Amino acid sequence: MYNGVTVTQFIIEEQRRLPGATGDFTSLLNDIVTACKVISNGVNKGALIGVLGTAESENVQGETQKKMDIIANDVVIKSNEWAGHLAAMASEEEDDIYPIPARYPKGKYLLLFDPLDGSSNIDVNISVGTIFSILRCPDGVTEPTKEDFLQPGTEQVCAGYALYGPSTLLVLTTGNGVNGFTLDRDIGEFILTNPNMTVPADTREFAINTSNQRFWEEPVQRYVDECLAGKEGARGEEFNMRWVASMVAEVHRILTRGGIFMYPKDTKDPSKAGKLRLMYEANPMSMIVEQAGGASSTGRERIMEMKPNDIHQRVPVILGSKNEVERVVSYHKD
Ligand code: AHM
Ligand code: MG
Repeated sequence: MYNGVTVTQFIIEEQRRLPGATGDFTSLLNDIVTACKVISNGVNKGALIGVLGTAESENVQGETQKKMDIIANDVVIKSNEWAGHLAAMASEEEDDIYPIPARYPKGKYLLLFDPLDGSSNIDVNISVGTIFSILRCPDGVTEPTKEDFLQPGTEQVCAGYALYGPSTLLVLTTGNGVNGFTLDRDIGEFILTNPNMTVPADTREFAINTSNQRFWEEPVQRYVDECLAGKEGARGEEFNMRWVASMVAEVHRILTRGGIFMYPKDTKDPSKAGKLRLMYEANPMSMIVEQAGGASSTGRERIMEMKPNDIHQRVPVILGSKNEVERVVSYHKD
């Protein structure tokens, strides 16, 4: 019989090393973990409980919502609003920030999340995930506004994702490396299965939606052309390609065996700087990838150093194995 380290034990032991830790953060993470278990259960049961398919609504980004987008959003909010650890939340599925209702105590953290990333995949039974980022509420602020959320990614206290795939996984960083946990459904606990995850510096695997190729900028065109040219091209090596259309699954693959993921700037819709959202997709994934020894950039700047201007701001994303990301960045400089 195994007796593994649960995510709660892991977090408590990690927090004990920090002077002045009150246990607040551990409790907050526990509530997030509970939300991920509930979402995992819904995603897993799927058609049996009628949660697949499209809802009759759009989110603030003008995207049609899936039923499970709305359910997952409610689950994260309900699991996290009551305990007194948060001052407010922001979600991909909420137009504005979500203040903690007056009937509950308020806390010192801000939670940002994408409740169900890659949800276009839900109806075809391909992996989806939840992404989250935790910031500190600025000192003295008890009624946070949007502006209080607009902190660069370097200020994140914690970033993580849950991946609802063949197994349900939770991957976390609090700025001290990256650790992965697998949900054991029989006992209802996430157990440490992937300690100290690292992204190999080199890779021969890239991920990009090539249907957008004609809209990309020159540096990305050049990088992908060189990958596709294989042994006969400038790189002198064969490359492999993947595109799941679920960022959580792509980042998890990169944490497992290396690779580069790109959703770059394109000219498809000039009003958008990219597809992915800075505050609850790009920043948390960048923190995880950097903490695992990888790199993350827009092509022109480090994502985590960007000064955000909106909670739903979009950014170009190029992340993964360090040497490949640096190569794409160098092509932007050329
Ligand atoms: P979502 O948050 O609406 O699900 O969109 C984000 C997802 C990412 O997980 C994925 O990398 C990307 O959108 C896929 O986009 P596309 O369908 O253009 O390939
Ligand atoms: Mg998303």
